[in-house]
Amino acid sequence: MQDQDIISVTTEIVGDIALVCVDNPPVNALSVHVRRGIQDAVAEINAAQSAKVIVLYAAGRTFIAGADITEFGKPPMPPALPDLLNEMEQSKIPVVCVLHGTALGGGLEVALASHARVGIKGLRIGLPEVLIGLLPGAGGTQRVPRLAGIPVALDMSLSGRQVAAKEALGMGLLDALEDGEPRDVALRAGQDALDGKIKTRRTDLIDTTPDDAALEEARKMVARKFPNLVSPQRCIEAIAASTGPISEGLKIERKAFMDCLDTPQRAGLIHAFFGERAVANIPEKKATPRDINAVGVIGGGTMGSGIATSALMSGLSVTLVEVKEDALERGIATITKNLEGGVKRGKLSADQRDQMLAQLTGATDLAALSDVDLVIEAVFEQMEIKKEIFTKLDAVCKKGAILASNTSYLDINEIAAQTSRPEDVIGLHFFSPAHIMKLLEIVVGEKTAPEVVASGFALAKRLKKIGVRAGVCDGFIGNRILGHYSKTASYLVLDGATPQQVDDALEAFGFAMGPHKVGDLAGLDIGWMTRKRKAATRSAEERYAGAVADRICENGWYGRKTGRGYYVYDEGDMHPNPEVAKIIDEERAEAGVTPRSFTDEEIVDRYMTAMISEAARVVEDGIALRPVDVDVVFLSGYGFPRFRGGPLHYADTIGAKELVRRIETYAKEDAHYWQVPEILRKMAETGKSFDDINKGG
Ligand code: 3H9
Repeated sequence: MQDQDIISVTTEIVGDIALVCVDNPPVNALSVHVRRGIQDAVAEINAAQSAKVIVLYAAGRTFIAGADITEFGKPPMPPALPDLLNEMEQSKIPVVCVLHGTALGGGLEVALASHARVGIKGLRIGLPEVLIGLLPGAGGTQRVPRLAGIPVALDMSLSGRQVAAKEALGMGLLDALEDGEPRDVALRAGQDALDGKIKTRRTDLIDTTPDDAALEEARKMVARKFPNLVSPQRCIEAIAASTGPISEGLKIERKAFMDCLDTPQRAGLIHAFFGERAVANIPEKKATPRDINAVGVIGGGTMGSGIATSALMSGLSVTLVEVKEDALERGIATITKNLEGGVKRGKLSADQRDQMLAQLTGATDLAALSDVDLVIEAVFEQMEIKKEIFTKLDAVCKKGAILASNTSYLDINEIAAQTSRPEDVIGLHFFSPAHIMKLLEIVVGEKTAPEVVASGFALAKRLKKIGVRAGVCDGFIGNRILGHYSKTASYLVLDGATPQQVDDALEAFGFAMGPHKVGDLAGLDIGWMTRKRKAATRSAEERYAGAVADRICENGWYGRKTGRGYYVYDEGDMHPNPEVAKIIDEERAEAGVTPRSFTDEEIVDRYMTAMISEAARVVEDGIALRPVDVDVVFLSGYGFPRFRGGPLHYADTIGAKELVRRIETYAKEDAHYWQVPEILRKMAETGKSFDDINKGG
């Protein structure tokens, strides 16, 4: 059957009321058959005069969640949503819309073009198009200003936030708020419209109140906050046009929407949207997760406390274990502070915080973990300490308990081998601050049982995080790739760029912070310790990347926490550290390097090519299940610019052939560092993309 022949809209006549129901699971997206179905229903009811009011509602868990995103980039299939909604607005028989669940994007636009809107309690409405590189393209930028004013239109469409039903009622975007099942509410709403209790009117006949000050403020905010994004600017342009005739405003909106549809940003953001869902597709997805209610966290440092906070915030009970009483107290104080932060940010009420704290117990003995369902060990990154802990856990924990390590790079198989139950052992790699960062790498050992993997994914969901499956290797997906490409930033500096130039170029590319600023923020001593630890295993052929950073650390400059690193931090002011320039000169002289200049483009090309090379190897080695898993790791854990879709989506925009050419060119300077991954060479030969691999090719 062709898409357009699917029947997803039905009409039921009850007295003078025509109930038109949209049923297109899972989220009632406005696929071509839904658009046709609504168009036909409204036209037929008008032609036959079979009712005095039409009530449009939806079946299932939500009203319409928007346009069908999977149709973007495909040839257009009529009717286009804007045309359908203009027609519907002209309907002689008034249309009342009944909304439940989430009415988003095109879904909300259907409601705005109706003649009255009734929300069902629990409803949230929003215009999230900007989050996928678009703007409301079916009248949202014209009809929200007419119903609720320009400031509301700017706020909703530039933030993409979901507005609760009560707020929407206050804004004038809903006419009434009811309780009940969608069909029952639809029948009542139809009767209320017939009785005049709900007033019906055409939105296009309302005038927008001009507000130049709000528009100007929004332009400034967008220039400051989203300098790289196209769609927010175009969205303001369309909203500004809402004070003129609606036919003109709709034309401006349509042009802006179509232009945005064509941008790589839209493709990148939609890749990110689907990617975040695709990573849940794992070989173990049919396994039944184990029940997890009580969690033990070992280690009360920043990481352990963050993990404990995250678990408490999801309604789990937590036992925090530290070796000494004072360390335990510090851990509990950090958790309390984290939760307090949630209250300050309006994420939690004081009552909720208290309930969560009541679920927290402290202990200084691992025996306290005898009854928990899951233990997450978050102590120092030393294999010997971890082995000792897992031996004890094996003795103490109940049968069926999941034993997890939060290690960022150590071998999970080696840790698991310490126990008599390696099938229960898994890596759960959180990112700091663990109660805020979205990423959870779920590291699967050779013997990890499928239901333990499934439990890791169920836990990620419960913690409102994105779980990504990773195989065992030094650094798993994210830190392994980071360990490779971060050297490029150092090589660029050794060869002639300044740290600031490297940072500026990568920030202009879209990273929130360049790598030297990130180093200063995280603490340069962390990398220093790692370099010392790995010194013995470094290959003689490897060009040493840490010379400058080592010298900075030898001065006791560890970045922000000491007031100095690559930059000097002085009461809110930040400027390059002049001493670092001297160190760089000395290191270049020592290595016999004649500095040369790099353009910003060269900096970005080298940095991204290094990242893509190692990311490709991670896919080749099966450490990541698919290229999209690498993308999601970088988007949710490493501040990769979302509008670029992730390193391997970005790689597809360059093409494997060009990437191979670049690596071979760079290899003339350093053949050890720049090696073409086999997978990339094959892709260059066959014309295959990473997206083809995502699709199973
Ligand atoms: C738009 O409307 C443009 C218009 O202004 C103009 C047009 C001319 N299309 O998230 P979930 C899939 S732009 C197709 O796991 P939840 C999703 O991939 C659109 N598919 O559920 C998943 O598939 P799978 C503006 C969609 O309960 C399944 O549905 N609207 C769409 O956690 C379940 O999704 C948006 O941007 C879609 N629009 O959250 C809203 N939406 O099961 C985007 C979802 O195969 N959607 N799917 O993995 C959302 O924010 C969330 O999905 C929602 C439900 C809150 C609705």
